[in-house]
Amino acid sequence: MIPVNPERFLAELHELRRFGASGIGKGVVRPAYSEADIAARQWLAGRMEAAGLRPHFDPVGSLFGLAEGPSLLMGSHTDSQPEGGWLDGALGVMAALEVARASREAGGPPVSVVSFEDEEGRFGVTTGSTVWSGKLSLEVADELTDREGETFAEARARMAHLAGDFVDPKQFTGFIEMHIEQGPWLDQAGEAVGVVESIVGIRDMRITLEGQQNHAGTTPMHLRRDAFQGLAEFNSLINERFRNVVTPSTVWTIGHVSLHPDAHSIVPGRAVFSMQWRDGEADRLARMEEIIRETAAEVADRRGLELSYGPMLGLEPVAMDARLRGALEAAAEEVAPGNWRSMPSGALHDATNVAVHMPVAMLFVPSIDGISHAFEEDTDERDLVAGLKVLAGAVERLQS
Ligand code: HGY
Ligand code: MN
Ligand code: MN
Repeated sequence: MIPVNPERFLAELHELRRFGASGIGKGVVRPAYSEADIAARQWLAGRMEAAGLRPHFDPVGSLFGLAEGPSLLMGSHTDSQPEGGWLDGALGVMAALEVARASREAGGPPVSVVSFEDEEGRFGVTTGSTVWSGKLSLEVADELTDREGETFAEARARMAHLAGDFVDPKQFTGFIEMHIEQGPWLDQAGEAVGVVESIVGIRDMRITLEGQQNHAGTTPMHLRRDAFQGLAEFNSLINERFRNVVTPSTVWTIGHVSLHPDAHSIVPGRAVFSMQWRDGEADRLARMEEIIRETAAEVADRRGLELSYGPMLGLEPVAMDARLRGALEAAAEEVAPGNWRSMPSGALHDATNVAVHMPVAMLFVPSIDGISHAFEEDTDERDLVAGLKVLAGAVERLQS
């Protein structure tokens, strides 16, 4: 097996969480293009160089550590959610770097490493790898905005001095991403490893309802055009109407709501909210979209509200490559005999986009109490090391 160095891997993983440390548990605040994100990427570029890889930033800030000639690509992302865990994305990048370095030290197969930018979708949905996949042009991406209204173009300009061309995907033979599960199943079962079968599809958009801002004391209820009441009715209606369309693994979330002018004594004139839904079947995502649009129009009409939509972003469900999965399964059986499972991914990952260019596969390690996208996110270090060894074992098997 490629002689990975667990102490070195863990030490670097803890070093990475210094960038944007939240001071709460091991949590981080390292959104794409923030000072902490850019500093972390420059630190990572140095670690890649020290590991014998050629660091290269692409035009959107995704950072590659390139091996000579054809190589297996491994990695994930190092940007975080507005309140992020220390392992989401970071684990996959640092595990990839350790395997790439150990393989090179042992004269093993060449491995390149990547940290995609804006996987967490401050601007889009897995934005950096979506642009690299060609599914989203740089011109269109540049017009995307974050919650505060900053454009992708303005944000990525902060890394312009580091940026080179897009990396040619043809130099890579495949992509393997190690990630925390971010859900409860491995932790509940006490299993060490998950080998991913498929990644769900997603749809994500912003919806705006415009009514009439007015006095909260003098405006009778039946005369109001209250944007929040429209949102509230929309939400309860879709929950009802989804019932005969969804399965227990379908999810939908209104995670961001902004009311204008957001004051106790003013009837809100405007509600802007995110509408995101995920499922393993593309046609179920389409059916849910119909219900969302029909219901929004019906509520807007009944309440005299103006309805408008932002751009809808989406990724299709993706099956993992059988050969790469086979190597991960064999390595998992060697490292954690009988203590691993095959499973779907309810979270989105860059692997979905990389699949446009090459075969992909993913490996999960448990999340304690299934918590992620929160400062409390954590994984037992023995599980982190077991995952690292499975990754190394898979690389060895793919070489033969
Ligand atoms: O939302 C996701 O699934 C990913 O963690 N960004
Ligand atoms: Mn992630
Ligand atoms: Mn995430």
